[in-house]
Amino acid sequence: MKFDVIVVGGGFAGLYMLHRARGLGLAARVFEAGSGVGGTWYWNRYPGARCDVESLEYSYQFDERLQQEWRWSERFAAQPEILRYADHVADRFGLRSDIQLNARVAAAHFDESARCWTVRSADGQAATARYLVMATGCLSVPNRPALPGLERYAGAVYHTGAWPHDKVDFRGLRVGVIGTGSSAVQSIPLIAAEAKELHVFQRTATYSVPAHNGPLDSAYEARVKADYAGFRARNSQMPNAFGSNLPRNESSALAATPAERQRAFEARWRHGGLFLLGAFGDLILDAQANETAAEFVRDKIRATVRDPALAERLLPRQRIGCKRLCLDSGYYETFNRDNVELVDLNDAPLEGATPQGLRAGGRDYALDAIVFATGFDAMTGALARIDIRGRGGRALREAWAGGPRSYLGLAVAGFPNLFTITGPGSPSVLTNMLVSIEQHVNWIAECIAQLNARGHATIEALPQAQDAWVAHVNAVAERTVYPLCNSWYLGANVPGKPRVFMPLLGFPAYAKKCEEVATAGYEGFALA
Ligand code: N01
Repeated sequence: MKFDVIVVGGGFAGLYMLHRARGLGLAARVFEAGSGVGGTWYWNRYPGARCDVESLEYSYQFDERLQQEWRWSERFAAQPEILRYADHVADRFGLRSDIQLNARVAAAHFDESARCWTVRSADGQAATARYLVMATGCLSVPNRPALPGLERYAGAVYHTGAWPHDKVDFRGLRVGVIGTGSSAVQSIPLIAAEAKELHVFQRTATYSVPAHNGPLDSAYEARVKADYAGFRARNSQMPNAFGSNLPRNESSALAATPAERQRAFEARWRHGGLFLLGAFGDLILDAQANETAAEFVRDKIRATVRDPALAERLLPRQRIGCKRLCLDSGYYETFNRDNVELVDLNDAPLEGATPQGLRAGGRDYALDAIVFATGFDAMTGALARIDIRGRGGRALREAWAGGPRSYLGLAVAGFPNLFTITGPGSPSVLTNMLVSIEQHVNWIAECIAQLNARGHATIEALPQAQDAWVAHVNAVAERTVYPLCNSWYLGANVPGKPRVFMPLLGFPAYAKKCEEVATAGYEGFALA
């Protein structure tokens, strides 16, 4: 099978890439490991899974009729609705005929003489294409820590990022959840409401802000839809590419009085959503300013959790926001329930599994089910699992052994005609992903169109441009609190992974840079 473009992954990035490639008259094929489209929303079916960016923003903007006609039911859409939306897009644009499902790509090798990529799936099928676009997602490889003895555990084992398609019934069961990141924060209240007992195994206490989710306000929807393009344009000027309704206040938290700070934090807490850290301009830049927001949330936890000793163990101590802020519906309140127990792994380290459950701090916890809410091998995991080989047969895994190196998060030196959608080194996970996906897909589509128009067969990032870009991404991060805690942004959640801050802060400047690079005839790239 021969194509112009092969796209790996049928999530939001892969779907739109296919649509754009077809629009250019290119023969394109998507290979998707799952048995349906939707990517992250196909796999993450755990109870409570929903988006933390508002529905009217977390949606495609490339087609005016689509964005006008689609109706979201809630302010923050839940996973089943987002998956229905992905399916709707696949049908509406007739994409399915070029999507091969149940096709996990195992290898992709660049042939220097033919100047094309050969892609092989795990079941041995092969296809070639001039361009290879990796739409493999930033959070698509579950991270399941090795727990000694797990193979002998007799109960059910789940990972939030690879949840069964049929509803899991926790009624009457004793359940253990490992982890307290976003997936845990969303699922814990629902599991607690159903299970007989819930034991939450916490290694790092988390900051969470109420979502205040509810039905989508139809008057607000009408206002947005009356000028959707204007709304999208304003959002694209926000640092995280969303939230223009409540932009960041650029003044300093340290210059404000305690009463002013309290008012500002309280207003954003009441608004709901990921806006708290926009209360002041220096919250992610200055440790002292950051502490004012951190203490505000700690006070909320103290006020919510009735048992002061339990509240104390739920207080996060790291900088707020340097691990991704969580959004919840009743997370801290759940710990007031009689059937919920917090196991602080700092006092009682997790020793492993037994045939009956988990053992921590010398105590055995009898469990009918264990839920790993332990996150993902983020940003590089999916790429590293494919045997990608560029010039001279060099493996991407090897090129990235010390951490990902890329130009603009879009291309890698030594790997011609390979594009990574929302790759490391681009704003990606620090933004509304749908906006970043569309920006990347548009850039890649335009780039391929230009190469074809000018008769070029290959494009390849120059090593010096890549080095300068990696240094830039790091320098931007170093000015913030982001590198100060053990987050998945740094790869710190996966044992042995190099500690490198992978996403780039600041969407508007990044998008402008990408445009300038293209306008300047793909500056920093070699065209041949
Ligand atoms: O994963 P996480 P997630 N022993 O990595 C703990 C997006 N998302 O799936 O902090 C014990 O954040 C780990 O502890 P620690 C969103 O971008 C979005 O929850 O490493 N515990 C942590 O508590 C999010 O950030 C949405 O000390 C272990 C937890 O497991 C990203 O996905 C919803 C452990 C993992 O938290 C990932 O979120 C869900 C071990 N060996 C996800 N290893 C929304 O849109 C890990 N942990 C709302």
